[in-house]
Amino acid sequence: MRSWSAPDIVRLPGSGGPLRIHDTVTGAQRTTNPGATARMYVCGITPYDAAHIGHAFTYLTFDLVNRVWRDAGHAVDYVQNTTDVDDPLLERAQATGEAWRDLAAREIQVFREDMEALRVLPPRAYVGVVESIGLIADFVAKVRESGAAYELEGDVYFSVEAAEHFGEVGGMSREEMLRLFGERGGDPDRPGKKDPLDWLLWRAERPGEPAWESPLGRGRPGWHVECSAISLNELGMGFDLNGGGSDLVFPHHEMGAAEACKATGSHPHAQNYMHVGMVGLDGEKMSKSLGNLEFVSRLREEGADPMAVRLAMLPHHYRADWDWTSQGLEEARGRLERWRAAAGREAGPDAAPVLAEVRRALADDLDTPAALAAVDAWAERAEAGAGDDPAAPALVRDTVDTLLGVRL
Ligand code: 5CA
Ligand code: ZN
Repeated sequence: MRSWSAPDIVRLPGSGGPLRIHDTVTGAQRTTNPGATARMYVCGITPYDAAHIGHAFTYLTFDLVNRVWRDAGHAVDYVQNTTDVDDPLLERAQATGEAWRDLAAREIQVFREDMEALRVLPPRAYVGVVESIGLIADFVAKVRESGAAYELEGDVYFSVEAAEHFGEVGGMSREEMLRLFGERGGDPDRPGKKDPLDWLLWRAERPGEPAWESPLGRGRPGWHVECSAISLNELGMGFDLNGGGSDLVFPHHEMGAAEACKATGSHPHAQNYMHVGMVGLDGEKMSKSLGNLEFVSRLREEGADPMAVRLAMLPHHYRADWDWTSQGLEEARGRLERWRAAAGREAGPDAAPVLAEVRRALADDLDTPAALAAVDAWAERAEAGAGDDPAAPALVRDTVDTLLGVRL
């Protein structure tokens, strides 16, 4: 489906170094080592509601990866899905009486506008499930041919005992996996499964639910197969980075990797896995049932400068859980004003060290607090009247724009 439009990117003088990240699989820092083109897949929204700040924080994080890789001289082939048919979407549509396709189309459009406002670089391919049913069904058929699937009352399940590398993404105990599977959309208690952790690949048609013809019978895909099938179709096996929020480590990325390995007979699904901390609101995890959500679109409607919204997320390291607060947004407004004033001056202190420090900080597992500190220090000196380099304000503007995505 249609992606969104790209913000202008200014090429900076010189180039940045290789990106080091915390890899979920090894639990250690690793230097990413993409070829000329870095291949990245990030799990997109389920469009039954507008994107909240937690979603935005996840896409901001991978936007920084995208920017750092580009600055290091790589092209980036970025793919994102959107779960435009799944249980939560159908349930919401049922509850409000809206057609599920209309609900999805509307929220996806709001999401595109949010991403454009936040200056998030668009994926090369933005792929919906509905438009991918054929390739997902073919993918499930491949998993079945590998011998890793079985049928239960017309549904198709993945048999966890067939997966050689199962558990490697999250490194969790079976007990923890069972708990999370139950909490996050799984069905550990369904009678008739060979193992409680076996998961649904293809759901046979149920009355009142959408369904499509396929070699597996009429039905619709389970959740995890959409991302393994779409990522393989767009990027191939062994792509450079698979990402999403930390709530996707298990079961989503674990089960997706197992499927991809079985369907292709190769390993690993992705070279690196990166997961983003959960954002809450005023002390509670943002959740639809609690109703404590802050939406990007609502902030925009209220007239918040999207660059202040972006800047309110950047002081938080991507792996930390944190809370969105209105005070954080106020602080970001102040910082944006200070940066704009300093970068609007006719001259300032030499900015080459600022560029070097922002590059160094971001390449070091996206150390955004250190990157902001470097710009803060320059802005403070400029506002105090230090330095007389007429090229400095423009270089700071370009650095902040290209690497942090904040237009001053
Ligand atoms: N459609 C699936 C992925 S295939 C899904 O998880 N959709 S979602 O709308 O629930 O979340 C979209 C993305 O935002 C996912 O990468 C998810 O991990 C991330 N995310 C969800 N909630 C938060 C949160 N509170 N903080 C940070 N990231 C979040
Ligand atoms: Zn996904």
